[in-house]
Amino acid sequence: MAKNPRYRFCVGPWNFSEGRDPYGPETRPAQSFDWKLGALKELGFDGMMFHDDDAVPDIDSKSPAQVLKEAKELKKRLDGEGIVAEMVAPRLWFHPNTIDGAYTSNDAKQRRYAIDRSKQCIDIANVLGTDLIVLWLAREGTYLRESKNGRRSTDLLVEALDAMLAHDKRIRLAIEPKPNEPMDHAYIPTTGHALAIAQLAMAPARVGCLIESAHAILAGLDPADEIDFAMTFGKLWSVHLNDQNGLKFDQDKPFGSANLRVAFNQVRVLERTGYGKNGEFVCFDVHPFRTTKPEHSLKHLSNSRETFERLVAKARSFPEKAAQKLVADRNYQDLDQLVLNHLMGS
Ligand code: XLS
Ligand code: MG
Repeated sequence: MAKNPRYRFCVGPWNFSEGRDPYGPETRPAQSFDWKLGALKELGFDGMMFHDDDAVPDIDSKSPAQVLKEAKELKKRLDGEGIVAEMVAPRLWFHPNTIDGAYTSNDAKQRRYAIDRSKQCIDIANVLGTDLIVLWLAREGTYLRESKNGRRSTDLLVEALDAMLAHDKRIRLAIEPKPNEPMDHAYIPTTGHALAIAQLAMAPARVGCLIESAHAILAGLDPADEIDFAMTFGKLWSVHLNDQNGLKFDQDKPFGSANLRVAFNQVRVLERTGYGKNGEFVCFDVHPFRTTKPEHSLKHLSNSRETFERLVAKARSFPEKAAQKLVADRNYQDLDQLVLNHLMGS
């Protein structure tokens, strides 16, 4: 496949997963971080995305000085491999202090922990040379709405955003919306919610979003529309392309695996809106199937990228003139078939 100079590609250490699911243990041996970094380079990816505790394991057990020391060591390794750190995301869904949410916990001490950990995440990002912090608000939600007050939760989220924006005047915050899981209902479930709450922050221009295909689908929305909407505001700073087969647990399927046309439309919009021209990465937040053998455990990454690049070619060779003629004639039946025929290769 011709390398597309327009796009830089990225995955996270968690995308080299071992197959554990809520109903069964790992099916593949765990690999070291160095193995994953080598595999990512081998696959021709340009960047790696990190949770804070991917960058500095056991982060809560370490002093701030030790955390920065290990972040510096990681930066040296990344530089040695020519791999860019795309973003750092605080993992605010494991620690007992995030049991009832992080920024929106009903416990002030837990909210304090979440904000302090987020500030440390910004310090790690600075060391790794990225100005992008991704906030997937995993536990900012409820199992029952009566346990929290939506208005107060919104205020608490703005307070957390402002604390991070004040901590570092350059950092950008990309909210990664998701409507549920692990929560019954999450706050900030869609791109619209993310861009709306950005306007309440002290520096709205530094609060944008990251769109994940599966998360938009779980909200019953079309990922391509979400991308178009965010690009209208100039606030789409990363994408997690993957796929999702209906409303169930977050599947993180390989890109295009469930719905090729939905994948095609995402690529067509990324192309049309110029995503990537300012260095934004295309990340594949995908996992191998639990049945995948160790010797095939990188295929979901190379397959997702192959699908992406083939869909870029399909977007660029799309018969636009013929399509516009059918649109002008409001002949959407034939437009539908024209798209399908194009994707099927006739
Ligand atoms: C989980 C999210 C997660 C974020 C990074 O559903 O997609 O992978 O992207 O914390
Ligand atoms: Mg994601």
